[in-house]
Amino acid sequence: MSLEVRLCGVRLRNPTVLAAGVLGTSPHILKRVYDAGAGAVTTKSIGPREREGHPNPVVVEFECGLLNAVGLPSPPLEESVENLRRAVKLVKGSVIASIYGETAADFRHVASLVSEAEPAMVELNISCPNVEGRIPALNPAESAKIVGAVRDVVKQPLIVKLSPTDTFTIKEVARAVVDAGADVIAAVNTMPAMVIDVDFGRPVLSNRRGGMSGAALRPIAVRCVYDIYEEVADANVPIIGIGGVSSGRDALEMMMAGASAVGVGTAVLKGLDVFKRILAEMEEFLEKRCLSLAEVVGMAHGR
Ligand code: RRO
Repeated sequence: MSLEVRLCGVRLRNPTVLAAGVLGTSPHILKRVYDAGAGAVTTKSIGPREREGHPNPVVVEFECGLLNAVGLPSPPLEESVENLRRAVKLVKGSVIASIYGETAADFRHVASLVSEAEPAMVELNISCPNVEGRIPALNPAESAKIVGAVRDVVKQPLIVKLSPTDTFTIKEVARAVVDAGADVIAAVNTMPAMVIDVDFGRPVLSNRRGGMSGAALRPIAVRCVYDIYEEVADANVPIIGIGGVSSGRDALEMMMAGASAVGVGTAVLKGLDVFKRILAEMEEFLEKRCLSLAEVVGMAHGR
């Protein structure tokens, strides 16, 4: 059975996508993840200037997920772009370049260099919870400004990654970025959260706050994808659903909410076999019910 999907003309051999930030730090690791079965792989977000990231501890596990505050570590931009070029050559499938910046001008600068390295798509990370200032994705006007700033320098389909945190509703942010030129929406980034070590009476992460991912994020992400689908399905904007997916049923749930492809992040840290397992489970489910993948997308919206 074919599990191939197309996102704005870009062919993915299957709908699973390595989510940004997880193992996306080197060309060889991206290749390993693709060879393990992912339909596409996303880089760790590429920033405008060298940045150390936060001191340890940057990750903490809890009962139903993970919190991270890695803090957007970045090599110098030229080095990141060179790594991206090498990844595009090495990986025999789609590489998505994730980028971030502090200002719209930063985003434009990074986007123009990254686009020249010929990734299959470019993803704007406007939703990292571990930034010093405000998260742009929490505001439709700020989000649209960034999309508008990069639109004419990005040749590839443009993905915009949104936040699960609602200040405005996620529908308003989705509408704003689509009107500003986004081709695809990725939903969602991690959820701002905190874990406190009760023995020490202090937050575990050096940054105190972090982004929550894993199983606890899944129902939130499913709701976000469902809402975004209601808002943008008519405009034919595909959604990459991301948040706590670790099985075929999780992936199908995300697609039934309206996702055309499904990001896998935290689950990858338990082993790269997750992609093949998800795909086998999806295939078994679809075959049993004589359904195609396309029929599943948005299914939960039926009455
Ligand atoms: O580097 C990070 O701390 C980070 C980023 Br850029 C992001 O987009 N999401 C996240 O949970 N962590």
